[in-house]
Amino acid sequence: MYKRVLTIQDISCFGQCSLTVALPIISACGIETAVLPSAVLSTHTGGFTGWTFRDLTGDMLPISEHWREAGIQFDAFYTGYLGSIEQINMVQSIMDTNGVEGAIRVVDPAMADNGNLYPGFNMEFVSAMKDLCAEADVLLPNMTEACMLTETDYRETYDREFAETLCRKLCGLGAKSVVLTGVGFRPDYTGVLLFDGAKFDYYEHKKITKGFNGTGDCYASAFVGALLRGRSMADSARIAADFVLDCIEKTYEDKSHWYGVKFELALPGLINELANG
Ligand code: PXL
Repeated sequence: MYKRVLTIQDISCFGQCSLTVALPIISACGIETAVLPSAVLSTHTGGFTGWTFRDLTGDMLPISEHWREAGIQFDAFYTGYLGSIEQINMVQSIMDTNGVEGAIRVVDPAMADNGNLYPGFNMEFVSAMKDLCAEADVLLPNMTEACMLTETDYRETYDREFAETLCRKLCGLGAKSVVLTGVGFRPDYTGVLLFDGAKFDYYEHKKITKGFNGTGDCYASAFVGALLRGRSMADSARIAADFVLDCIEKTYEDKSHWYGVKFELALPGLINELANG
């Protein structure tokens, strides 16, 4: 069946993150992708200074209301970077009113990385984000976000029990399943830890360098694309991890390309992977 997803996050006009990666990646997966931009920024906030920020909070409900009147409904929602607590609340109501019965909710609490909140966010925002996470069918945090959402001190090194406890606590917030990204238990390796509320699954792969902006968005987008193409959670988690690794491999030697990954070069591989199965 031809699936339709709505992704809600900002447009960072330059920088290869949020909507400028979600739209092409999910579309390449063969999924109809509608967008609800939460804000327009000249660049993302990771490494640039002086970016512009146009808040689109006031447009979000009228847009969703128009869709409702026009009978437009979504099979799935994928939320990413949101600019304010007010927007978090709006997204909750949009997911309640604009989806088909049982529409899948994928929530990436895009707000922090490497132990720190992104510029402009505070603990009040984190607290509001917990409410959105509670409604997720699939919650896609990185280690930093998982720690913040569960009020756990962030650590660079940890064991499997630490990561599993984070997943259990995230499901305790209400999320049905968790795909925890950037989970590494030994040097030079990282991976994804899955928890469906009952059992764990871990997919490990090599780690090239750390800290490319937008890789979380590439991951979530490929995951959503694969999931809506009917792949299992575990398969989608693996496909998305392999895709992001390929994106980084195709980027990291080019020192001038520090702001994001050249995901475009990895799209043929992703399309191919989805075609074979
Ligand atoms: O990739 C996450 C993201 C999305 N949107 C904006 C960002 C970031 C990360 O820095 O700054 C505006």
